[in-house]
Amino acid sequence: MKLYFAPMTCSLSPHIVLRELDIAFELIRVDNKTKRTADGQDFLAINPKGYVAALMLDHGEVLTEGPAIVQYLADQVPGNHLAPANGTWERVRLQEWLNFISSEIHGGCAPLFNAQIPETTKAIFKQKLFKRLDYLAGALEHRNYLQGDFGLADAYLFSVLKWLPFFAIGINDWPALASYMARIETRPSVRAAIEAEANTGQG
Ligand SMILES: N[C@@H](CCC(=O)N[C@@H](CS)C(=O)NCC(=O)O)C(=O)O
Repeated sequence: MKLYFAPMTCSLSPHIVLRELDIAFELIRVDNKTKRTADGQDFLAINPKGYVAALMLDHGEVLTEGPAIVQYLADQVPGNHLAPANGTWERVRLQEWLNFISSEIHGGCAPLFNAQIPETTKAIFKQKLFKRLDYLAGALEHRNYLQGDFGLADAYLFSVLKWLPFFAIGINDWPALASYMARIETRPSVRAAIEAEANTGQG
């Protein structure tokens, strides 16, 4: 399979998951400005939505949307350590986390990337994001990971919390989040994914 990615974006989440699960894959960089891939293709022909992550399966179908991609990947490896089995209560809890991260954190950060939004308006979005970070810090106060052990939700949350410095938001204001990030950063899969993204060029 092929993972279409752009460095320092939400595609880091499925990238970490692929490495955690030891699934063979090809990493293909996308230039999000030109919508060209490093192997010379029109990315819009691969994912008409025009954004990463996109996962091309060996039979040619393309799966998009981070929460769907990571669950698909985990389900390819029976008994994997990243996701509770389908149909269980814990799996529903995982989906609750993935939705929260997608809409409240990932979606909450999106306007902060927009250069056309004035800083005064961004301050309003930041206040809302701070409430969500407060909630997360509370959830992680007495546990290392969102569902006990490292899992899909942590790969996703780590990937989007890495953006906070771009918005001059100091993670150290939430010590539980700072130690959570430091803990995940040491995982071999995470280090390998970050290094591979830095070294996989535009072709
Ligand atoms: N709903 C999508 C959003 C994906 C997304 O926001 N991708 C960003 C990077 S984090 C992107 O590629 N943006 C480029 C663009 O929209 O042109 C998902 O959850 O996978």
